Amino acid sequence: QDEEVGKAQRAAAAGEDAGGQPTIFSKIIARSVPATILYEDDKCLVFRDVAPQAPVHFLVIPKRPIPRISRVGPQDTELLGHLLVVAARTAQAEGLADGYRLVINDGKHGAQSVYHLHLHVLGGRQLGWPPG
Ligand code: DGP
Repeated sequence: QDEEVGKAQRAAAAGEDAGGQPTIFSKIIARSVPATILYEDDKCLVFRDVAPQAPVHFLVIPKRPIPRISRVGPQDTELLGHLLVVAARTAQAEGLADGYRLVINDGKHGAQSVYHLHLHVLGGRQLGWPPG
C-alpha cells in the first residue's frame, strides 16, 4: 500500500497530474504493451490490474485519454455512465455475485499514479471499510 502511495506522490511531483502526457494505458489500448483484456468496445477497454489487490481486480478505462476524474465536464456524462455499466457487467461476468467495490483515485491525495482515468473494480474477498 505504501508502495502505491509512493508511486502516486512521485507521479504528482513529476507533474503528471496536470495530464496531457500519454501513459502506459495508451500503450495497452494500442496493444504495444500486453495486458489481459476482458472486454473492449469503441469507447472503453477493460483489463486486469498488473498488481491485484483482491482475487479479482480489473480496470475500466475510456479510450479517450481523460487524465483524471476531477477534469471531467458535462460532455463526458454519457461516457462516464458507459464506464459504470461496463464495470457492472464485467463484474457479473467475473462471478462477483457477492459484491465488489468500484474505486476512482484522483490526484496525489487520492493516490492516483496513472493519469489516464480508470475505474478499479475489486472483489472476490471480503473488503474492509474505510480504505486507508
Ligand atoms: P491508480 O493508483 O488508481 O492510478 O492505479 C493505477 C493502477 O494501474 C495500479 O493498480 C496498477 C495498474 N497498472 C499500472 N501499470 C500497469 C500496467 O502496465 N498494466 C496493468 N495491467 N496495470 C497497470
